[in-house]
Amino acid sequence: MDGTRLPGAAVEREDRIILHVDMDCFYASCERLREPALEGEPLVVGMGYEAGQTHGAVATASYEAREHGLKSAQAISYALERLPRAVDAGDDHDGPVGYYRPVDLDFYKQVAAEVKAILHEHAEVVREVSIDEAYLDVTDRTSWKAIDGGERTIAEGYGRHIKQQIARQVGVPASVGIAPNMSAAKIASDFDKPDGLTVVPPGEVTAFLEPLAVDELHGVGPVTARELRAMDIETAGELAAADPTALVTRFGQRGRELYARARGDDDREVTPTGRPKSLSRESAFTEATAETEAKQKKITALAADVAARARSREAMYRTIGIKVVTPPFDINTRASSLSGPVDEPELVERVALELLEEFDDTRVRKLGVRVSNLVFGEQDQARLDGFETTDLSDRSVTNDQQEPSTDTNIKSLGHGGRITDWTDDESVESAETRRRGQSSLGEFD
Ligand code: TTP
Ligand code: MG
Repeated sequence: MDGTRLPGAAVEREDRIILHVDMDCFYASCERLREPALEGEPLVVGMGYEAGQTHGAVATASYEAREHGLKSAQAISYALERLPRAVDAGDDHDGPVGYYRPVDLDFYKQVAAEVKAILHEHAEVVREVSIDEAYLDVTDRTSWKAIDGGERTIAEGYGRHIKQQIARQVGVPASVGIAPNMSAAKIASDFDKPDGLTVVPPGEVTAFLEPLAVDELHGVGPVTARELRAMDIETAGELAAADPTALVTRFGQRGRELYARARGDDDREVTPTGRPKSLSRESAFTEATAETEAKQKKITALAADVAARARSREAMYRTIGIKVVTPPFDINTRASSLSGPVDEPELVERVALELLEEFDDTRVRKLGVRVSNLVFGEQDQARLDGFETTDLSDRSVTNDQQEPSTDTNIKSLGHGGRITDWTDDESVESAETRRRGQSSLGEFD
């Protein structure tokens, strides 16, 4: 490296496609799975409603129960007042009644695992936020391209497809929001609950947020909302137009964040839950290109960026890989493994460029560089010392692709299809990878 280039400086960002899924009245929907007669009924899942019990709270209420003013975290005694238990209501009771069920977290976790498996099949990166909520980066699987005379985007079809897969395979309803960033996607999934699908294409984020009340913005609770109202700021649009200095004076650093969110600025990356298994960076070309020099330049910049991120996180890597996306959504990955973990930016660049040679004449839409098989912490520093005495040229570099019988490859293929996960798994290209990539192009109805 020449030492003058800023890592990542040459890596521009395309419009991402972030999908947020939040299951509808999740615990109640799970109860309906095993007790279909509860479908369409006011249903409360919670604790403390049995005779003789006095304390407890509502975990969730079905949308029918919400019409009677019930919601999560209310005292169960309040819920019983508004909506007496059907089993307790005498024949002379002519008001609305509700059905109550206890919380069975183990069962809900099983259902959630089935939902999450579907999500992982449909995205490169999935961030699971809670039992019933996740962010997906689906930039490589679909497109913002408009169809049907500009009325819809291909991404909308992809979102509908995911919802339908969950409904058909698991049997519970989900709401989905799709937007170019995480906070807008989250607001979008909440926008039309239950069974919602709200798509906010790039360029429409500010207009989408503008009329919303400030407390609908991520990170704005009742207290902040009250304080904002005291400043005459009621909507996200008013917050976006407010004086940022005044916001910082009032809320400190958070004020700057609130201002950015209201303007639809949020460049947080969707990172997988837990400690990363790999670090990667990718970048698209404005138009697909076969030009060797352009591709090499991008790979070099991406390699420097990824190596710098690994160093800043004190991570060493044993595997260096590239991702090559060819039009339309065909994902190819190649990786080489070293005999031990290293922290060597030049090696990341060299290996990535070598792996790229195979795609010399290929038209490429997007490129990525990844380091994986990460080792963190002090123990690794000791290992690094050991390596510093080793000549780089002595190190054996094996190409995963030429050794399809390595453990990682067997694991990936044995998974029954999850072989394209760029972030979590070692990936090898296969016919299935190609099919999966292409299947996300079409319309799903
Ligand atoms: P949420 O997604 O907040 O709520 P929900 O799925 O029931 O309803 P919505 O359609 O509005 O998304 O939370 C997911 C589950 O977490 C919920 O079903 C029950 C549980 N939960 C609690 O136990 N206590 C709480 O206070 C909240 C908010 C949720
Ligand atoms: Mg939910």
